[in-house]
Parts: sequence; C-alpha cells; structure tokens
Amino acid sequence: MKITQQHIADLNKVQDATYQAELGLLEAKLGRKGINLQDVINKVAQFQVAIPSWALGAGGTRFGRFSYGGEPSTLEQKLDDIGLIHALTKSAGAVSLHIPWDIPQDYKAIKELAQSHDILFDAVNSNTFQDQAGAKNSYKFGSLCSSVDASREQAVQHNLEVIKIGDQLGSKSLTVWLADGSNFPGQRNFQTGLIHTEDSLKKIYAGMPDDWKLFIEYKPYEPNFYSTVIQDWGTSFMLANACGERAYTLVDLGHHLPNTNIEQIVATLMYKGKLGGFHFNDSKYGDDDLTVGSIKPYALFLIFNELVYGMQNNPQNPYPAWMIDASHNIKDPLEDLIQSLEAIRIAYATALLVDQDALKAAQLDNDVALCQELLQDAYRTDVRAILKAARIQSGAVADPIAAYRSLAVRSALINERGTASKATGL
Ligand code: LRH
Ligand code: MN
Ligand code: MN
Repeated sequence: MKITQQHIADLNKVQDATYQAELGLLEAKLGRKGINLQDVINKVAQFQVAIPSWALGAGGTRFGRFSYGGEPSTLEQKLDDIGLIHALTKSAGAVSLHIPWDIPQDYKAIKELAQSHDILFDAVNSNTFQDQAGAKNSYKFGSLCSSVDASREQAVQHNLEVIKIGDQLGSKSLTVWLADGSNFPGQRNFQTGLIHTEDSLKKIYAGMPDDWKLFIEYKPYEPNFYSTVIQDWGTSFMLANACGERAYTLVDLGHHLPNTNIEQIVATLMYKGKLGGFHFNDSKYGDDDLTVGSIKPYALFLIFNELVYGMQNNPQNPYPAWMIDASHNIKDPLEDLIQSLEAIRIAYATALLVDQDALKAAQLDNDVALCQELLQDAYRTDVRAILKAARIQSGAVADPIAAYRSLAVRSALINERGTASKATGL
C-alpha cells in the first residue's frame, strides 16, 4: 500500500465548505492579538513527532492481546506504516527504534527505505528491562543498578551497542529507561543502587560520539512496585548533571503520580536547559499509554504552554526530541497514532495563541482572573482549520482519518500481510 501524490490531490479536491471561512475568522481573531495566522500555520507544519517502532501493532495487557490484522512484522514493514502516517499527515517524519526489538539487518537498505518515506532516525532506545535470548547475565534484580558486576557491565555494553546501531543510521541520541528498582522494603540498598546507576550512566555517556545526547527517562513505579531507582525528574536531573552537558531529562507524560504538575516540571527543566526529550501519551490512572489528548486535553495544553514559553525564552535548552509513546489495545494502531498526532498539534497550536505580552502584564498586576481568561481564550479557540492548512501546505491530506478510511488502508494491509501477522516488541 502506497499513498501517492494523486491520492492526496484527489482527496483534497473536495473541500470542507466551512474551512476557508474558519481560516478567515481565525485570521481576524488572531490579528487582534497581534498574532499572524500564517506564522502559526508554518510553526505547526514544521512540528514533527517521532513514532516508536513498537507502536505500529496492537499492544495488549498482561491479560491478553487482540490482533488487528495487517500488522507489521519486520522493521521494513514498520517503516512502511510510518511512511503511510507521514504521507497522510506530514507530521511523523521520524522513527525511534527500540533495540533489540528492531535491529536493522541491512543498514543501507533500511536507510534508503526510511529516506524514501522522508523519515529520519530519532533517538534510539536501549532495553535492559528484559532478559535477551542467550544473554549470560540476568536483569531480574536490576541492570545499570545491579549489585552483580557482570549484569551491570552487560547492561552498559548493551547501551554502547545501541549507540553504535543508532550511529550507523544517523540517530543523534540515546534514551535510557530503566525498570530497575525493588518490590519489597529492604530488598535493595537505595544508595548503592543509585551509585551503581550513576556510575553505569557515566560509562555510557563517555561512550557516546561527541554530537550525541543522552536522555534519562524517569518513572515512579512499574514494573517494580516498592521503589524505582530513577523514580522522578529530580533523580533524572541529578544523574544528567552528574554525566555532563549532553545528558538530559526525558519527560514521559504517563510517568507521574496522579495530579503531578507536569507543566511546572517542564518549566523548571527548560529553565535549567535540561529538557532533552518528551514522550506523549495520556492516562487516567497510571502509565496507561492511551491516545494523546484523549483524557486530559487541558493539561496537555498547559504543558504545551510551558514548552512554547521555553522554546521562545530558554536558548540554553536544546530543541526537545518529541515522540509518541502509546499503545493500542482496541483501536487500529495507525488511526490511533493519527489521532495522537492531531492532539499534539492541536495543543501546540493553541499554546501558540496565548497572548504572551498580555499574560505577562496580567501576571505583574496579579490579575488572577485575567491570567486565567488569557490562557483559556487560547485553549477555547478551535484550531483545527490551522492544522488542516498546515497539512495542505505540506502536501498532506486535509482530513487524515477520513482519508485513511476512504483509501481502505487497513484492508490493503490485511491483504498484503494477512490477518494473523503480529507485531514484534510490546
Ligand atoms: C516505559 C516506557 C519507556 C520504554 C517504553 C516501551 O514505560 O515509557 O519509554 O522504552 O515504555
Ligand atoms: Mn516512555
Ligand atoms: Mn511508559
């Protein structure tokens, strides 16, 4: 299945009757705030989010997994799927590989395939949360934190191997997420585990090429339920500082205890120049990995408000690496990813509509009600026409889900790959 220029031209011929009028209205409304509509459209069009190689198939829970049919079973097919999403949306121009779930066999061919889909290789992810077939040492009691020298060394070597793989593909960053922790009080000495982790991360950092970044992801619990070594942004930040200038914290939206003020964490990290990467998803209870924006869209907007502020005011912070980190139990994974991409761009676009000067003045006046009005004025603006304009301008389709359905992409994939195909990874 390939989406051609002709498909896109045909689909975009039929225009939504109110689209132009909505754009006109937005132009007038934004003009009153001194915001140029075309500038916003351009920024939205440039906003690209990486798709992880493990998100293309139906996920599952420990209670079961329901196949969707036509799922990709090779890295090549996964890239083809990202290519489909990118052709429809022009917003998913990168892939994030998980090693060893998706080790390329023929690097030249994989690079050419990615290039043919206009896809870059973003951060590579290591995996020391599972024992790999044939591995000498187990991670049952931890990897980078392990008190067993050989397990720790094996985990460090794995990360160095992942860097080598990423380097051959053009990646420039490594994301480390550790499941390391303990299930029962007394099981682990907190300080020893932290010391070992810091030591191991420093070795990995030292093994990165000079132009690479290290992203340290945190998570409060799961799979360990009493303690996790890198449990919060503070621990990640501390470890990043211990490693060096090119080590950063990575924020995954699902990795917080309920009601955590994530936007404030974002602001603090950006002020300190240490927000390196971001994993998007949504959740009701824990690390639910639901479609972005499906549960707490206002929280997502507030987070984007800080991201936009940081991108405009914190040159000390590098441009963050964006990735969707979601799983799909009952929806078509490709439709789900398209919905996530849409939610991310909606949050970004609405955050761009905040009248920053007026907000600053209202904050100085301690005019609390006005501050809230200014934020909500942006949040309550329907920006979907802006997203549509950004897509049309980039050569994507106006309405990706409708296009996906009218082109019967899933049936075509089932015809090509069969109903029993099963994605690798999660
Ligand atoms: C851990 C996590 C991490 C992993 C991915 C599969 O919960 O968010 O980013 O690499 O899920
Ligand atoms: Mn994550
Ligand atoms: Mn997670």
